[in-house]
Amino acid sequence: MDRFNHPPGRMTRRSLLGATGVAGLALMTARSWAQSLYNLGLPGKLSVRPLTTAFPQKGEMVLQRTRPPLLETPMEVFNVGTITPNDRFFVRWHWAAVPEAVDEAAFRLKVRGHVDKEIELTLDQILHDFERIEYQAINQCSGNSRGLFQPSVAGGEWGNGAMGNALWTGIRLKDVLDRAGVKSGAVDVRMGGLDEALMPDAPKFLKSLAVDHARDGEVMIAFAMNKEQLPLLNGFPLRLVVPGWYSTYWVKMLTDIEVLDHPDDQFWMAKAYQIPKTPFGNIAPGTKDFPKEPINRMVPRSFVTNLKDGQLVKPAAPLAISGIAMGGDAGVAKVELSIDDGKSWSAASLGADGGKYAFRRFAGSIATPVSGTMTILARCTNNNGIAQPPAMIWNPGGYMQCGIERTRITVGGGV
Ligand SMILES: Nc1nc2c(c(=O)[nH]1)N[C@H]1C(S)=C(S)[C@@H](COP(=O)(O)O)O[C@H]1N2
Ligand SMILES: [Mo]
Repeated sequence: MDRFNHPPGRMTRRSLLGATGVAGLALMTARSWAQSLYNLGLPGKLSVRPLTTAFPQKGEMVLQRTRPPLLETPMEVFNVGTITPNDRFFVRWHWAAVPEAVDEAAFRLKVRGHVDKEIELTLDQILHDFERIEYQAINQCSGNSRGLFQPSVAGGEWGNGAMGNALWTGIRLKDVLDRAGVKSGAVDVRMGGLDEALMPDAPKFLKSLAVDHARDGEVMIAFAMNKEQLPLLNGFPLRLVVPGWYSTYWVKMLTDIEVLDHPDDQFWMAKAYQIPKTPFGNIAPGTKDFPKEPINRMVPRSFVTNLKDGQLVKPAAPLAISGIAMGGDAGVAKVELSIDDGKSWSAASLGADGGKYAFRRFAGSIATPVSGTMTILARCTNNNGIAQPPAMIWNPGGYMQCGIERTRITVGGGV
């Protein structure tokens, strides 16, 4: 499987079998999954989920749903570093018909539609015929933190763990489009994967990017994640990486690219994943009629990761606070901490810069009182000058949560 990381060379028969073997593990029939429980801290609702290790190529994950798999990353993982390990990286599929294995030799990436010539690329060609690019980028579900929406909204009730940062390696979508030759008049580029809807009338999962975005030279067809081939559940063998954009566009098991001479008006672009056309997609709960647009660029967020909400800490002592921040579609400019509900802020120090689309660590310290409780706020501002909004946002889809997080601590004796 290392060929996904190796300099160009020949594929070997052995690596084919090796990769397919891993992918072929019983995927959807995982039964004995409930081991211990994890509390996501969702307000006013069932907040506990089983932890599972039953999914192939995955370590301990929070089980949101078995089929199709929805696996959440436990928050502790984000306290370890800025790269999310592949075996702890969250998983989300819309439809249950996800292949349990991919035949690498038979696999083709097709480019068709409004192009000079339709092409079909083998994995070998993808791995060897194009210039490689590599960068860190955060993959975050549009519905990350939906379980924290108040009032609650319909949809998967994620805590904050439907996100992860990886080092992605692949080729430019632009270069692949150029090989087919995009005709003038192209409008959207639509991507499809190997997964299928179960019901014949259910819409296959397809997402589109505007042609200029698709050809910006940054959007990547990735074949490696943290220097290894993609885990099957994260889209083996190829996935789209759209840095700075929500992961609904990051089509997994990418096999079909269709250049359209008209705007993509199918379900997943025109009906699903719509946000209010307001700052941070925020509207007052209950608002019915509002202008909408497809979800797009990410916005800044930050999370204290070294303390749990409700944690007991030492009285009258310095308390270290650290966590991770993301800038969204621009780098992290600063992270600030507040212990007076946002009346005053002090700058945290920032860790190594992994690029504008990556997680960045922050650290600071406060003095705890002699007794009582304290609420710690963290606020990220990105290089476009956009800061997290002061309160949790709301919209009916449960998308784009980015409000300032609050971590309550209790100062206790005997700690
Ligand atoms: N083929 C395919 N790609 C897909 C999806 C899907 O259902 N099918 N879901 C999207 C959504 S909504 C998310 S959040 C991300 C999840 O990526 P991950 O499972 O690698 O974390 O995949 C995206 N790409
Ligand atoms: Mo998502």
